[in-house]
Amino acid sequence: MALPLIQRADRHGDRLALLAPEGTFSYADLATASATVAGRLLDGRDDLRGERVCLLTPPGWDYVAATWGIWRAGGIAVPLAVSHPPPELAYVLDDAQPEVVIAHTGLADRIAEGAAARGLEVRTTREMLTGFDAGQLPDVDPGCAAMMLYTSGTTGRPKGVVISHANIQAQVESLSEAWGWIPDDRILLHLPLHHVHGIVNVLTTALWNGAACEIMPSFDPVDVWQRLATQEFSLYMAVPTVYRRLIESWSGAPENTQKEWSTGAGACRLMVSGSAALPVPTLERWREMTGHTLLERYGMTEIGMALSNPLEGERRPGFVGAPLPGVEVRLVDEEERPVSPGEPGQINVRGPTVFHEYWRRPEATAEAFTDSGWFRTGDQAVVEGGAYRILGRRSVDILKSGGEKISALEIEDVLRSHPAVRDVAVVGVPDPAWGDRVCAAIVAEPGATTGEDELRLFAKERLAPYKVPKDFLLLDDLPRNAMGKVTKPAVSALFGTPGG
Ligand code: MLC
Ligand code: AMP
Repeated sequence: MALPLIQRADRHGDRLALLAPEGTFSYADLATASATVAGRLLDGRDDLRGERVCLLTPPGWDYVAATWGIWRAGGIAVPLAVSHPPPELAYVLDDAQPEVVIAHTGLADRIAEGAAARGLEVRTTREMLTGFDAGQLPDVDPGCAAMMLYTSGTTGRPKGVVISHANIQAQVESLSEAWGWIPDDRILLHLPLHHVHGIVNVLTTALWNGAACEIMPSFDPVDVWQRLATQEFSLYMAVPTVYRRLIESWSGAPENTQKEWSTGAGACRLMVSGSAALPVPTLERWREMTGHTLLERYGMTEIGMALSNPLEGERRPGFVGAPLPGVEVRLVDEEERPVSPGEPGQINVRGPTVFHEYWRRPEATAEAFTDSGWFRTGDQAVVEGGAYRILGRRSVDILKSGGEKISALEIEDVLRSHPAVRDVAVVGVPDPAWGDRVCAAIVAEPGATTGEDELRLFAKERLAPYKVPKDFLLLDDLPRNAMGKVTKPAVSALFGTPGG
């Protein structure tokens, strides 16, 4: 039997599924195209049996058809970030060990060298989507792994979070129920498609429900406002940095344009914020502009969404609501005992939405779960008046900038490999636009000359753009405590707090 997502698509038939840069497509189109991709990947084999297929393609029709094709062939889709430079892409190729890479024609160059060095074939989406008799496709067990999303941690390089078809289904069903998805919904999507927010909350939940998803290849505030102004959309979801950008762009527009834009946003039935803390002033400004109280929810790559403000009823500013359907949440103290009501504790999550393993990292997986199967999120929260309030992360080395999770240690390792750098400390400085602003304090080797521009370029060639420090500070030494350990709060203070 086909996967439930595919069975449902067959039932949605001629309904509009996707509006993409490449055109508009129905569910039947998606079923046909994904079968073609699956047939080409299988090439006579009966099942990919969990082989990884890396996918480098901008958000759009090719992306969705290829992902569904990988799933239908029994493979694990590993979406690569289109903004990443070759060394970051090469890291994923080495870690995921795919059997093949599928790349959009316009991006194939970016990965060609890295793939060739590893003996990997790069097949273009154009070839994969070209008519082909798919033949018999395998019965893919919902318990099988569907995708791997890379996420930063406190130790080492990013880890592959392995998510099964059953995990995706549980996440999608939970959100469908909580947020009242219906087939007549239409959602605008510009979030990157290598994260759970864009892939599951927006794209897959829309397609599960027979709704329509309009994909913009990248975020531009004026484009978003113009699309919302058409009043064609019932849903919108984004990260706090995006809402702030939309507010700035609205504030700079002429009055009649502001009115049109506000009316357009007002036509949505629901607007959601997540992936980072939503500043209360952003929520309030958005409400004044559009009449919408943003629904803030909390999630994580490893668990999907866990906590959400209600669709109906009071959405409390600064709170992330209560556990979503089917998700168990608890708060625990340092000894992992549930805290007393009103006490802060670490968020633990359990249930069918939760992932099973970090790819080929049994130790990291074992450390992430308690004996009774609770996933340790590393986030602190408190329950007040029945709603959860996020207090921050336990580790100072995990940053969130514009909704992207970033490991300070990973950036430090890269900067330390520069010959002129003797020592480095990377910190997240609180910033109204980015959440955490990535900043680097550098101690140069004696006699070495280096400057901000050179270090920025060095980082840019090796790291995802959002990991490249926004500010550098050259110091004689890093602030340390009596034990000689670098004190990150003191480093952060050296950068000051950028104004609102
Ligand atoms: C881009 N830049 C960033 C950045 N994104 N810097 C810091 N943090 C970020 N997140 C860099 C650019 O490369 C550029 O560098 C400079 O900042 C200005 O770029 P821009 O054009 O203004 O940025 P833009 O491309 O518009 O991107 C901003 C953004 C994007 C906010 C739209 O980052 C975004 O879509 N974020 C969402 C990420 C997301 O989906 N997270 C969900 C994770 S899942 P230069 O050097 O070129 O000037 C998760 C679970 C859950 O968290 O709960 O959902
Ligand atoms: P990621 O690992 O990229 O999936 O990011 C997950 C992390 O984002 C969580 O562990 C939280 O730290 C953070 N996060 C997600 N949603 C929220 C929210 N609404 N408020 C505060 N932090 C959030």
